[in-house]
Amino acid sequence: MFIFIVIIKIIFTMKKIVSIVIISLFFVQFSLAQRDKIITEESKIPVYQLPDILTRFNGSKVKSEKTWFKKQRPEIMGKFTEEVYGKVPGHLKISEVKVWETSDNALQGTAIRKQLSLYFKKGINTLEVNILMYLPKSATKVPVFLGYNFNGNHSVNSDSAIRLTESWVENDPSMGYINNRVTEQSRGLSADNWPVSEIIKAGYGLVTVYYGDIDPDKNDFSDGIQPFFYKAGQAKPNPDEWGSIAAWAWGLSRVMDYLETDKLVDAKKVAVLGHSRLGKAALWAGANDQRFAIVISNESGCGGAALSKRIFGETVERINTVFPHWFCDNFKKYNAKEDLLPVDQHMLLAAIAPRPLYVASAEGDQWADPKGEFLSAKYASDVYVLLGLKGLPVKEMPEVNHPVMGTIGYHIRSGKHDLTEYDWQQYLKFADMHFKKN
Ligand code: GTR
Repeated sequence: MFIFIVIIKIIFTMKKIVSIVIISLFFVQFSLAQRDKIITEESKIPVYQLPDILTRFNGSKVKSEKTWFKKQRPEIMGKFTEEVYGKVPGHLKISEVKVWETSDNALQGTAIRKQLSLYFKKGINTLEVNILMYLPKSATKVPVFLGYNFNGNHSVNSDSAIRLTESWVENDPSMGYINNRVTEQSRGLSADNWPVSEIIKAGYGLVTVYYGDIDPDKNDFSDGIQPFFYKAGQAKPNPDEWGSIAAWAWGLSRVMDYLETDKLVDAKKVAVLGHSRLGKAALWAGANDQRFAIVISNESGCGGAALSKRIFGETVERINTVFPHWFCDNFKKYNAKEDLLPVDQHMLLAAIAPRPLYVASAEGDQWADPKGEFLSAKYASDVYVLLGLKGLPVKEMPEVNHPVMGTIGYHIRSGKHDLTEYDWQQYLKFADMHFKKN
């Protein structure tokens, strides 16, 4: 009889355990499914509240230019550094510059081509950053666009003189990327993204670098620039230290260090530009480094120009899961908890003020949340207005292919996620507006 009671008790407890397990599994599945749902309709966006850009974290109001620059801006930048992108753990100067070649007979004799490497050295570590420049033949220093490329400098133009990148690339046999190295097959492959002749004709230079030279785009912190700063026994950045985006942004500033020494370039007129993940890097570089005179975000989306708290398209959780190395580890605290973020991306855009800023979206790129990118630029405008500038000249989102340009510019073009000639035409116009006004 006793044994019988024990058996019944065991079955009962087992059932309880099994049901608890089943119920919890159900809830885990349910919440994962909920969080995985990507919102692509405006009506599905939950109610959200954005931090007011002109209210300080202590609740007081920002009413003067002085309070913005001395208090609010540094506090905002502090939050982005600690919670989103991560801090750069030290300083490193260029150790050596090696100019490979300068030709004044490039692009059918219309341009100067210059190729050089920057070397960074610390302890046993060395990093080589290869720069490709095309400059108009001009008697004076020229304004330039500086932007990372995705596929190596040689992909930007079919010019056979461009050195092939020797850095790590993701394998892709369709592009001829084998054993993580490029081949001739990818020469000129991204030429559509880089209308060099048009840029030169408009009087600007193009300065470009393969982003993988700074930090290969993979979840591995044993390569790239991060290990230069590790303490003994450290294998990855601390939770408040830089992910890849902050590393790429750091690299843009180091290229700027070089440009300040190049007699062919007007370093006071450098427009930093980036597409997508590289747009996120361009924004973070532009916010940190006031030497960039214009900042351009091409479809930078989540963690770039788009508001995170709208949770439209790509979310914080999704980006931190698919690209765990892009942001600092602290950012993961906000996975599916965007409401807890002390900042949102309109505050990053505002940190660029008073310098001209351009935000571009594409209709076919809902993943990057065009409306969220527009609203971000619109709310950032409050700071430009505080500083006596025009900011964004419209309150409502403009029609597709109808760019608007004040101190902040914005367009949404037809087509997909890409950096196109149309985008460049607007950036050239915007640069003319701000660089050639005197
Ligand atoms: C996507 C990512 C975006 C954007 C894009 C890109 O997969 O979700 O945030 O950065 O890649 O860089 O092309």
